[in-house]
Amino acid sequence: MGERQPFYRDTWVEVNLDEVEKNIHNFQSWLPDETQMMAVVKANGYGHGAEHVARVALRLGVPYIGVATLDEALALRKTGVTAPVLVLGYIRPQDTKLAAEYSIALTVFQADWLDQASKVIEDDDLINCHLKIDTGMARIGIRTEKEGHAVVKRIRDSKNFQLEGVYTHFATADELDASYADEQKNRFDRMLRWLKKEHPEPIKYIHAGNSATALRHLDKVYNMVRVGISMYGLTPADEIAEHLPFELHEAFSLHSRLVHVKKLSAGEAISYGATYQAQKDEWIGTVPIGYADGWIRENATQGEVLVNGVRCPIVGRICMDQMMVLLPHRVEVGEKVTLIGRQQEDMISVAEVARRLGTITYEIPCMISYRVPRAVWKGGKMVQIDNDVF
Ligand code: PMH
Repeated sequence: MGERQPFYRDTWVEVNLDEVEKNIHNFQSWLPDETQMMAVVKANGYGHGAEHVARVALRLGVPYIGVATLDEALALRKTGVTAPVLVLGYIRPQDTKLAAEYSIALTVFQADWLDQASKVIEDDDLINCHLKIDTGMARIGIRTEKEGHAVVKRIRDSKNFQLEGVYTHFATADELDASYADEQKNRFDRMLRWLKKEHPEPIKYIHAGNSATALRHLDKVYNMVRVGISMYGLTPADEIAEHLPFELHEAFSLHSRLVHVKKLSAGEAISYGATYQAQKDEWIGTVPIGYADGWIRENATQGEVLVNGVRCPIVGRICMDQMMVLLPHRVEVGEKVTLIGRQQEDMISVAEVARRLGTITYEIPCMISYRVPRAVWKGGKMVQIDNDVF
């Protein structure tokens, strides 16, 4: 950290690591003593910056980092993160040598994959494997003891693979009705009993769930839980927002500035398609953000931004790089516009934007593109700017 890349546009994301820190602290106090967190920073930390979030988590004693792909794991290594990193998805068997070289732990669930991976690794490579058990998500993982036997036998017979973890993933932990998750837990427990016979040596990490599991199902967390969305201060689903054990602190906000302000007369139209016409004399501000920034056109439907703490509707179609808002009165060029986050007494939360777009909180920070620079805040000050454009 400490690098400040410049940016020359009036639109930026702020990532507040102090909020991430509060959330991790709260999880650590909430979880049973024997349950540790894995910090899930896939998709570049859900759009917040994987390295920054991983470093906060590691500083607070989180022992493991989770990512989706080998590329994401290698990106963390490139920034100097030496802590254990698990790839939660599939990697190609031919890339296992690279994973071994960089001490990346892998998710395993196919016997054929282990046969192929064995061919590309060298004698002294040792790969930490986490066996994935599919208990009802039907995404990846072994589903039967027979499949499991073929995988575990290969791990036990090889001196290059060791079983460091076993895990599953709940499909409905973010719903109020726990019955499907209970069923998945029963299947997982059955498979753990089978695994004890198949692999009597102790397995260091047993992990089963996500943020919603950590927040709502302490009966299902074993000795590790993989926390993503709520580490960033976002609720996994509206349905459980009122049923969380502690307050979540949003780390992500999105801002811009008015670059042009003018008065339109009744009947004058705005933007592509001329779909919005001024009803009377109206003050219109131009905001330099558009769908190429991930601020998709659907945001114009019932969408609002904050200017001087006042909600202003988005009017007309959102363009690739710009959009217009209806101001309550004349406002100076350069005034701050908050699209996500707080201004004075009001706040547009990620959940509000997600509801507007008919989607989940996860998609919002992930969809704001890297054309938008990220200003990273820590200890109450801006410490770094990440700009991937140049
Ligand atoms: N573990 C696995 C295997 C995951 O896929 C995810 C998130 C997490 C943990 C963290 O979940 P959380 O962010 O709800 O805490 N995976 C996804 C996904 O594939 N789509 O949305 C979230």
